[in-house]
Amino acid sequence: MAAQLPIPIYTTLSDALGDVQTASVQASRWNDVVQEFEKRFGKKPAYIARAPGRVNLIGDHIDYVLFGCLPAAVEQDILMACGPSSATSSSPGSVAAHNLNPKYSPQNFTPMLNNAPLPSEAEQKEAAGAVRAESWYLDINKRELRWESYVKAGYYGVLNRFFPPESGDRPVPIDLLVTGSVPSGSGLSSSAAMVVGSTLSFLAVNNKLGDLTKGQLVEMAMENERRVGVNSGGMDQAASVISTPASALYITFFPFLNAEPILLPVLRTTPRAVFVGANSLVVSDKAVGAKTRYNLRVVETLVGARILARHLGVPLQPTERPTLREVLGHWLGYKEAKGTPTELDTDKLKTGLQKVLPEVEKLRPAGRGGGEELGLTMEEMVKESGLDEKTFHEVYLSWVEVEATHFQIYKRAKHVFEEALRVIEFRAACLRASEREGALPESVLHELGALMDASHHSASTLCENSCPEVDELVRIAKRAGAYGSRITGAGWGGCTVSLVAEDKVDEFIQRLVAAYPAYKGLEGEALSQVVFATKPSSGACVLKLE
Ligand code: NG1
Ligand code: MG
Repeated sequence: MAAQLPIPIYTTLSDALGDVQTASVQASRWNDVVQEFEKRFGKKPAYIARAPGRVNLIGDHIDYVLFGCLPAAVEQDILMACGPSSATSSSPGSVAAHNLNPKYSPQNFTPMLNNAPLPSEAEQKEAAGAVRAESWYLDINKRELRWESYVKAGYYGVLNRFFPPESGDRPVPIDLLVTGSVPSGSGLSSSAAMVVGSTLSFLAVNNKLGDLTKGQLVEMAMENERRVGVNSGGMDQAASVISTPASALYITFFPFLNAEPILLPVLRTTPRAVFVGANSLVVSDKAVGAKTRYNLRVVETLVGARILARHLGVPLQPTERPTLREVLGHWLGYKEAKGTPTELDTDKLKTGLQKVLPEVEKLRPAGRGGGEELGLTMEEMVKESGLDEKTFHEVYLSWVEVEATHFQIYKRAKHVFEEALRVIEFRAACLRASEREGALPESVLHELGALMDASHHSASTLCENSCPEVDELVRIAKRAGAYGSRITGAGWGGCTVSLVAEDKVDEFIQRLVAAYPAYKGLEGEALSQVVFATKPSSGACVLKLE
């Protein structure tokens, strides 16, 4: 069980680099960050934490609904060099966080125990939206995306889990230097890499790595990342932590977190193929747009689950807030409960999804001129839920900020179930290929590609998390010969992922450059930053320096 393994702690750079293909480039980054750390803080770092970004091959906007998805870690990663601070006057747990990228200015911050004097009203206003419930407090600005917020988010969980105030145990002051090769706001999940990297750094320097399993780190990192203001699922953190080389990871979240490495057949086909990431260069600012985009999807799918439950005759308490995945399980009479280790057979889930899809048609907004395009107004949605207005607000809106005039219950639910089905089919195609001997036919690539294309179509029309530029990039990729191409990650910009024959990658990239306006004139290093073949690589680790 991949999730039950301990976090790898290496003592040599070559072990930490492992299989990484571009080892020479990678090795120089590790050395640079050590040297620069020494320059800035006057001593060698004690550890380097590495956390990779990820590309999701298929299955977006379904992890928070608790359906499985299929990402793979990429080589691009975040490195955090860290060590106990040598500054003499540092208070417990204070942090000096620097970033090699001069765009991100150095930040100093100190966590406060909640019985310490509260910040002034002005300071609280400044830190609008800060989390302030547990023993330790750090002001995380949710209104504005700031690089150090991810460092703080990783720290939060470590503080509140490992430093209970009554223990008298206090965190050590820390120096930290970050360098990253995962482009931010691009769908490769630099955010999860940052949070995993910082969670690991604070654990390591405080000697709390112990025998933490990968699954436990994923759970901490998920919780930590939510503090930045996005109610995300756990795909990114799981991919960043648990991935293994040459495989994608089939990650399921219900009834418990499970991760199964799925060997990708693309290097055994004739022709061989690779997954190529292409950044649309439309940056999606998730923290700012969350209430009309990501968090709105979370709420729409949750309300959809309640409305569907009513149609299916699944009884729910007024205060329950199950996901579509849970309602499906209940309807089909699966014996599964959170925390009970009953793994649901994927074939059974597939049949269940096929069975529920016609039922989803009952969610179509009825009898209005605009048809399903219009969605439901708040009033209509409350009515459909069967709850009174007050309860509805408490259960579905009190914990999250969303903003919409119409809620797309039908489209979102249809996207979720169909996308969940496509993930299962993609996984099955990979497993079938693994069972065959010898070279595999090109039809395997066509099969995977068709699922990716259908996934993108659904993102564009049902989940509505694409944008004109990304749609254009996907069309260009198809014309340039991709077997399949789709938006990856949260969307509203960011990256696409395309399946391309290995010997045609250069030609493919040149065709994107020629046709995608934002790539005009790009070449060399600048071009390889935005379009790159991805190599499924290994998950997070810690390098312990002498
Ligand atoms: P991105 O924004 O690509 O890192 C987000 C969520 C995922 C998942 C995808 C959509 C975060 C940290 N991650 O990924 O959990 O829901 O969108 O599939 O918000
Ligand atoms: Mg992210």
